[in-house]
Parts: sequence; structure tokens; C-alpha cells
Amino acid sequence: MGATTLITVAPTGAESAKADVPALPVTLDELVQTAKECEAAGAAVVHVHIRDDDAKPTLDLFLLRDTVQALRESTGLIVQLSTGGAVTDPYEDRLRVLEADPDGCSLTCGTVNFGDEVFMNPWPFMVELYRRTQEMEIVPEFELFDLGQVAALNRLLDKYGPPFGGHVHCDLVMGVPGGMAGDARTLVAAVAGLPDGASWSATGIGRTSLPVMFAALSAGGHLRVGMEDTLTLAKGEPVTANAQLVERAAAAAALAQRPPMRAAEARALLGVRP
Ligand code: KMH
Ligand code: ZN
Repeated sequence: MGATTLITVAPTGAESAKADVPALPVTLDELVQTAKECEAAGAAVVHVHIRDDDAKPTLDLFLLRDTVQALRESTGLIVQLSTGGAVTDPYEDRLRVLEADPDGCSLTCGTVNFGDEVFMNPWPFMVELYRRTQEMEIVPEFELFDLGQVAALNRLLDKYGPPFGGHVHCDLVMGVPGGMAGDARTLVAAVAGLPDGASWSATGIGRTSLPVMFAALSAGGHLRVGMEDTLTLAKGEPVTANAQLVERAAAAAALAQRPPMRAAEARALLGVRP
């Protein structure tokens, strides 16, 4: 088999309001429908944030469990729950996300300015989350918002050993105001510092979406796309369905001679429980 591209879709996030972005999937039905469309378009992983009945971000454990179950029943996607949540979420709630028993979870490797706010990930919280993923056999995806977080990831692995599944997979989140820039030279610098043998994807926030996608494909990386990160296809052209972004990523990956990876191959790569 030739080389392939792992595509993760992040369909919802915690930052956009449904009132401002009507196409954002916020109910369970909307999320499941979106996930099916994105799987058909080439995604292998879904990065999940959920909303409550008022479409506000929530880490409610019962809703998270229902969501994991519904996505498993309706798709073959790897279900990765966000432990980042919203910037206002308490650490305990973010740790408790693992009890919904997802295949994987995000694990951000440090605190970062996040627009006008601060996304808090102090070292003791990172360590506690990491230890729990190891104990609970959940595959972490290391989210890297700046170059200092690359060093923190190496420190974490040096001190606490390999993740569950034995493979290190990272996601460069680029172009957040306060984080690393979403451009090719920054991507190359970040990738140069990753642990030996790690795989990685990249996502560019907002207008950095396409430059980061092309840079990632050029540098041998995988892709994350979705309305968590990008709300327009081009200036003045709103995304009306997450699948549009996945289709665009899949087409770019195919052009780069690395077509989308199927979920079974992605499970083997990441070391997700069967
Ligand atoms: N919503 C951001 C504060 C993650 O999912 O782990 C954090 C975030 C990262 O989206
Ligand atoms: Zn997220």
C-alpha cells in the first residue's frame, strides 16, 4: 500500500455560537449526521466537543457517553474526545472526560494565550491527564499550539514513558492568536522538534487553513480540518457543512499522491484499542 493521509475532522469546537454559525453541528443528531458525511468524504478520526440543550459547550459525562456510543454505532470513525473543552472548564471536569471511554483524547502540552483568553494546561494537569490515559488505555493526541509545547511533550515522554498504544501522534494547531504562526517555516521548526518516530497532523486556524494544509502535505504530515478551526472556504464564503472541508482535504491529499487513510489503518497507526 502506498502512503496515505490521516484526516481528522473537528466539527464543532467550543468557541463558535450556533446563532452565529447555523451550520455548526451542536445536537447529537447533527453531530452523528456530520460524522457520517465526513467519514464518507475521507475522515478517519472525529475530534469531539459537545453542546447542551442551549447549544452551549458542556463536558457533561452522561452526554459524552451517549455521544461516544452513538458515534460508534453509526460510524467506523475513531472517536477522540476533547479534554480541552472551553477555556472556562475546570480541570476536574476535563479529566473526567476520560470516563466516557473514548478511543482517544486530546492532550494539550502547555498553557497558551488564546485570543483574548488563556487556555490553561499547567504541567501538573498535563501529567495527571497523561497518567490517566495510560491507566485507562486511551490514546492521547498531543496538541501543540506553540514551540515551547513541543519541548514540553518531549519532557512528558522522557519522564512518564510512552503513551497507551506505544505510538506518539501529535497535532500542530497553528495560527491561534497567541500561539505559533500558521506558516510553512514555523511548521518545519515544530516538526523538527518532535520525538523520533512520532506521526503528526496540522491544522491552521481561520485563514491559515490552506497554507498549513499545503505545508503539512509537503512535509509528510497528516491533516485536521473542520468548523472548530475554519468557518470559511474562502473570504466571504462560509462553510455550510464540515464535509466540504474534509472533501477539500481529501482532494488535496489525493493530488499529493497520499490519499485518505481508512479508519482501520488509522487504528493500527495510532494503537487504538480494537
Ligand atoms: N477549545 C479550546 C480552548 C482541545 O480540544 O483539546 C481547546 C481545544 C483543544 O479545543
Ligand atoms: Zn478541540
